[in-house]
Amino acid sequence: MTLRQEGDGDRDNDGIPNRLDTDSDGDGILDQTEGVGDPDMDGIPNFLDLDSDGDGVPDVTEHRLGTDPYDPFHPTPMPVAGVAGLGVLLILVTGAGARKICGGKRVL
Ligand SMILES: [Ca+2]
Ligand SMILES: [Ca+2]
Ligand SMILES: [Ca+2]
Ligand SMILES: [Ca+2]
Repeated sequence: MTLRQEGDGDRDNDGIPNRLDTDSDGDGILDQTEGVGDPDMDGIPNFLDLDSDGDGVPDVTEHRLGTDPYDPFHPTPMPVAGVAGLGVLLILVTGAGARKICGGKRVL
């Protein structure tokens, strides 16, 4: 990536122009790692794009979840799956004697 490509803009408004900023979009992932690709073809290169693959999940979240933030064909499991999983867990817990878990109080 060249300085010319990074330009004088300040995407994250931290007072450091993109060409001097090691993390131009301020998402915690270095410009060098993000690169200038544009997998979601929105005209914003990855190092300035907070959601590089355009799947609705921010790069930093994908980074944390271990999915590929630059691959639109590698969708991130949405929190809905986690909520559904929690629901199943609650059903299992309540079905297996919630009274014990709640210290003997009647909850059902
Ligand atoms: Ca900046
Ligand atoms: Ca970044
Ligand atoms: Ca983009
Ligand atoms: Ca994404």
